[in-house]
Amino acid sequence: MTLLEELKNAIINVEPKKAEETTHLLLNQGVGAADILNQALIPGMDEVGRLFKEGEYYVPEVLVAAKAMNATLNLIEPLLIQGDVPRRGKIVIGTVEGDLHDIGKNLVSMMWKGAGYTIVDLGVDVTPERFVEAVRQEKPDYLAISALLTSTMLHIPAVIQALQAAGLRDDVKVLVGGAPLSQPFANEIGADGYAADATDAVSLVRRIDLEETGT
Ligand code: B1M
Repeated sequence: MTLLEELKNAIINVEPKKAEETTHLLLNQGVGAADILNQALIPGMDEVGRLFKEGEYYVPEVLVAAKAMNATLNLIEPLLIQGDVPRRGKIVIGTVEGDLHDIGKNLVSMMWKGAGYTIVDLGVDVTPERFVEAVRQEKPDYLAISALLTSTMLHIPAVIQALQAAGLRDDVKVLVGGAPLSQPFANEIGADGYAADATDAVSLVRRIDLEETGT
């Protein structure tokens, strides 16, 4: 079994210590962050999701697997944000009210940091009022909202409405993402952009920056 397979299995078998040790070994061998993410962490977490859906795993197992994944992401973060990239705009990000999923949000944040953006992370279960307050205080170029549940994605329009009510809607581009979302949903709620994954999220802000400022 390769080390990448061992890491994937450590996530699936809910072994945080093994996951961290294996990641250290992979990094020492010079394996790239993209391979660690795409060949081990994301497929591992997908399998955990499948086991959960089929009733083989319960919330506690999924929670420990998520802790293992977040700890491992922290180890590879320096690789994702290394290099001499130009400083770019500011992005406020948070997971929408009622939703506690943060792995995807953290990954998207890391990739944006790697592309030169300053990130203000509001965490999970963020109310519309908190999003509005952060936009008022931080004056970001983008507000990114993550949702992982079909129920909580329906709370995103309330954030956009709260921005409108506060007179801040035209000051910030609203971007949305998360597994149950789609481009048609983003269009329907009046968001300025949708990204399917972390790589797409980087392309999205670079495309909007280019359209808006030419840089
Ligand atoms: Co939850 N959960 N969970 N869970 N969980 C899902 C999402 C689920 C699909 C599992 C399943 O049934 N197969 C299901 C949702 C079903 C639905 O609504 N359609 C589900 C459920 C039901 C629940 C609970 C209700 C379970 C319960 O209590 N009975 C509960 C809800 C709690 C709450 O939020 N209020 C719950 C709880 C949890 C844990 C707390 C145990 C844990 C989260 C811990 C944490 O995040 N710290 C958890 C986990 C880990 C999962 C799964 C297994 C993995 C999610 C994940 O991290 N994926 C998930 C099943 C699955 O996805 N296969 C599941 C890896 C991550 C890299 O991908 O998050 O999709 P993802 O992020 C991607 C893209 O979506 C996108 O880019 C990211 C990187 O590529 N993206 C953005 C995300 N945010 C973006 C923002 C952007 C752009 C792109 O801004 C522009």
